[in-house]
Amino acid sequence: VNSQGSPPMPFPQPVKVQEIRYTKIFINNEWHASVKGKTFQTFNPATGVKICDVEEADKADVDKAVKAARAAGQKGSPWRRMDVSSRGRLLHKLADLIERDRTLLAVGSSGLITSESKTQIYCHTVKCLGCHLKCFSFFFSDNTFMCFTKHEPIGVCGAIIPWNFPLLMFMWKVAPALCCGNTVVIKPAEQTPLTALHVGALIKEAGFPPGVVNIVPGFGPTAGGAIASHMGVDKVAFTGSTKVGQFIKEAAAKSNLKRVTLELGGKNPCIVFADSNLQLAVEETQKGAFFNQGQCCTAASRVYVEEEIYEEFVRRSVESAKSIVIGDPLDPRTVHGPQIEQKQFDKILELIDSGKKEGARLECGGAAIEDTGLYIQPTVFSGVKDHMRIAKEEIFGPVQCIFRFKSQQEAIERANSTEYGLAAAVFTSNLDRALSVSADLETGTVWVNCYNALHAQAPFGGYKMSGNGRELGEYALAEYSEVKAVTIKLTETQ
Ligand code: TXE
Repeated sequence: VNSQGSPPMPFPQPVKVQEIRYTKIFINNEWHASVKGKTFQTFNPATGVKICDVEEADKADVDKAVKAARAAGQKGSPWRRMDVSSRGRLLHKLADLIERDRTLLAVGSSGLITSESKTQIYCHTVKCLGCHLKCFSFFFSDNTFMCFTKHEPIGVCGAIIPWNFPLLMFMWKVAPALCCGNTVVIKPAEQTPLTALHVGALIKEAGFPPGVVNIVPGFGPTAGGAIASHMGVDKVAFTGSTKVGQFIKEAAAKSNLKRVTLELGGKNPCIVFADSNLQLAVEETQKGAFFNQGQCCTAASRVYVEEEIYEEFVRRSVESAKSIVIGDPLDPRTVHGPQIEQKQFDKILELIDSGKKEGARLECGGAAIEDTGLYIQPTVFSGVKDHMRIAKEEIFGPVQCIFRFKSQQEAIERANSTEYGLAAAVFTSNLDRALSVSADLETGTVWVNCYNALHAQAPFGGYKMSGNGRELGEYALAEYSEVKAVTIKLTETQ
């Protein structure tokens, strides 16, 4: 894999036993103990065994990190004086180092991602670092004025990320921030601090000046809250639950009105028409539902199937779900691993239970796999009705809900009847229909005859309560820069 996007190499075996080298707070390219002397534990979700203790950042550590980031981003600093192509070279160097260490990072990535997804994720992460180098500006002139725009860094960008894709989420925030010349204070999720800290070591090795990226492992209400309400942070980017997204926006408003981008939950509909390639639709919707054990904001959690093909679609989906290989996430044959933690595991089982009680038909799965920690069987419900909790709430687990529809209009209305608006998919062989349904869906992404087809160049984000702003590609650059219009009065007119 390289940052220019050449085809993926087969993913080698992850390194199962490795020494954990980076467990401290990363500020100014140095490793710090927490100011209060606190640590927290991190666990392997596949076994429940503790991996190590990590220094716990709190408000005082965030203050130190913000101070370092402000100093590194000051006018005249090495980072601010560095020209765009030199910044680009550093980003490419970092991409190379991530590629070099991908077998180590695969384990640090919470141990729950399977071999196929790893390959996709590393390609995508590396491309994120490669695709962001584009300058853009506007120029206008008439007889009296000349006007141009200049894109400047916003300043210190805070980032708060979740545990489901620890490396990818890190790069979705950090790559565009650095590309635009900002400095960063990032808090990884408390469940998955080790990936981010390893990348901290790579950032130093790549040659980024001290203070450009600072990493503060810790908990949400403390370290995360300190970033969101910090007067020295100029922007905050958040991925996580809608509820916490609301806190972040409130904290930003009540402090310094820092810029806010939010990537929140989803309840993503797929509409499968009778004229679609049925096998393709079964495979893609199911991959969408079960990818990363359903722990994706884009999880294909509502599948609306036209009534003529409904029974056959359910039959094939159940057959496919039953054939999923469950096992150790570090075994390359494994497709389905454990959920991340007890809290999520309990939430998923509770929602599965509500589906059974509310009268959805449990086709397969529906329970934990006994005596194996946090594993839940791939679960398929048919006969799901829109009022049921499994139809409305983000499950964030391996649960596919299949609904029946009669008309296109009805399917669109039902697909849109949610507070969320992140992603959707349409399966049909009729291009006109695909385009008109895409136009009617209230989501930031629509996939046609595919699912989870994310590209580093294409914008990603949500309508409605799935978030604000867009990540990736050129659209992300706009979220990480201030634009200044410079207007010059012309004294000599032509
Ligand atoms: O999310 P949280 P959790 C959804 C999914 C999941 C549910 C809860 O439905 O079941 O959210 O998961 C930090 N101020 N998603 O509890 O709490 C926290 O430390 C500042 C969807 O893991 O939102 C972590 O770094 N920060 C989602 C990050 O927010 C706070 C991915 C996410 O944690 C904070 C994850 C606070 N008060 C969960 N409280 C997606 N969009 O992909 C927590 N955090």
